[in-house]
Amino acid sequence: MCGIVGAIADRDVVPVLIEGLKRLEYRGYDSAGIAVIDGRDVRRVRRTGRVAEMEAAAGQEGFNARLGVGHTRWATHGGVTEANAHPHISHGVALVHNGIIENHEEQRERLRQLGYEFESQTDTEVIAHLMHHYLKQGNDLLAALQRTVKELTGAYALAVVSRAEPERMVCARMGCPLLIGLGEGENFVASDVSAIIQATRQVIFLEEGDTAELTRTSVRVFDGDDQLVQREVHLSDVSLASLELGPYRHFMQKEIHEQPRAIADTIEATIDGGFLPTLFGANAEAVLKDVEGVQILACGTSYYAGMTARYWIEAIAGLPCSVEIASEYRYRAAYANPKHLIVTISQSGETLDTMEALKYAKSLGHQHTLSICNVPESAIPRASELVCYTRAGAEIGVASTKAFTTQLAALFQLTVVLGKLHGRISEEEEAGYLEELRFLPGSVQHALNLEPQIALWAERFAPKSDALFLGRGLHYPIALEGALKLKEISYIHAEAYPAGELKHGPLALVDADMPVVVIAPNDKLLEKVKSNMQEVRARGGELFVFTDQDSNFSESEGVHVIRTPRHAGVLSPIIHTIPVQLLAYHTALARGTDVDKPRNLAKSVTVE
Ligand code: HGA
Repeated sequence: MCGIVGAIADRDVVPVLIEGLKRLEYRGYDSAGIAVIDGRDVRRVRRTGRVAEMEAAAGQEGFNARLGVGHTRWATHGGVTEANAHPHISHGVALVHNGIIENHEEQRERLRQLGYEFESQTDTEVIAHLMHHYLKQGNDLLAALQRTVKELTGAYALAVVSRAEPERMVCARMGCPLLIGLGEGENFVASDVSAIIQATRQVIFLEEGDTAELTRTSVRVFDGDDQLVQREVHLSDVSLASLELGPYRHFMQKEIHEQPRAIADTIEATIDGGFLPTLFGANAEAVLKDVEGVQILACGTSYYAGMTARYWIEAIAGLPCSVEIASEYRYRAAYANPKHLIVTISQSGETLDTMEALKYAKSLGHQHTLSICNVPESAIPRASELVCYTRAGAEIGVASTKAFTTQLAALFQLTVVLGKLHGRISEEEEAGYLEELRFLPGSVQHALNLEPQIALWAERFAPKSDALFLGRGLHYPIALEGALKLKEISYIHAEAYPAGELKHGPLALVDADMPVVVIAPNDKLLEKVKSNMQEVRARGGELFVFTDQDSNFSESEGVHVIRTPRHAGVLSPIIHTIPVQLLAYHTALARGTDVDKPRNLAKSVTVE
């Protein structure tokens, strides 16, 4: 969501802050700002809109400083205005914040009584005044931060500078990611390694409750009890190329086209060594053998990956599986069966609702947890017993693409491993699944070759205001994902239904103006789907059908057909994801929306 970057160096940090914010912009992008300590002064520039606008303003002001913090905002409290943009300042203390302070109203009242005046509607401003309040009582910057965070409930990643202490920066983390970058005679803080990768690859991931102090030449980290602690230094393997657009127009397009490679990397160990439990951790065999069912918790696109996995896990591994939206699960009195494995799915590994659902599941007595994430060392995998990292590489486009298909690849591997350990799969079946997996990257590549045909369809979708997506069985979650992609980036209202549900309500919406996308591969439900399509045609609805080479569909009046490669068996949902991604992408292009930064959304959802 929001992005934080901070730097203390012997050189001008303004270009570092600006470049970092540009890389973070995908996380949140309604306004941006920097504050720097320039001599004995704190100077700030903030703008609504994009980082580039703020950069131009900073250029005009002639900022040049050795210490500063920057922020890209995705508003939660208070509208998108310059006054609400970060950094917030109280009497020379400037700070940036990710997260939500839940007790901000109470703190605001208390601070008002202490004489503080508020300039913004944000929850963040209370932190700036609290910092000043504790500094005024004689605490230094670090002690003031440690006092301040004890007053806060909610989630935060914070970076703070003060004109009174121009030789250091302090930061804190609770519930939102924050890391420290270690340079030569310079140090950095960032909410995401991409913000500082141009300066250093050596990073320390802060843990929950940590505070830290950075000077140019030293870093000290303290735990939640303010005790000095040593945190491991990691070498980040994020590549600069993965953060650049290269020959593509948008990150989403780039990431769609990266899928053959991303999937190949995610299944590499299985292709080489077979379906081995060690893919999920050293002691995975003992854990997975013992579980009697699976409970999947996730949000958004990851939830649809979980829905697909439910079909696989019940059919192939023969284990009961339920899937629930994390933000629902975490607030209900859920029935816990400790013999069930909790599986959380999150691209960033920081999704707040998923993290909280995981904590809640543990509090209910679940001991066995497994996470599927794309970002190493992120919070959710660190809180899980078993982990499978997808190897999609950095995903920058807000609309998830390669993260989804690699999650599916990981979940399929989990399914077969569970099936093997529970004696539900013969050697012959296992060999068959391996063969299907082997073909997968190539089939995805073939599906990508359909792009020109799909772009033509997109021209017809662009003027529409609504669309329906239908699928059955394993392809119902893909219909959901297709509808989500279309609404996220083209802003066309789209809904998905299991095709059999049509007659129970949504058929009332169908007329000649309503495009209906059908995911109809040649599986055992094909004839049923065809009947559902007749129901649409009979009401004048126009059908856009994605099917595979093996089905005997033909084009006719009001029925358009695009064929993916040969039927991919149980992995067919992964193949059929590609055309719905491309349809959304090209429809958005035709409508001229901001594909990588759709309105109101942000990547890596670290707020409730
Ligand atoms: N609550 C703060 C920060 C929002 C945030 O972290 N978004 O991801 C605000 O609204 O400014």
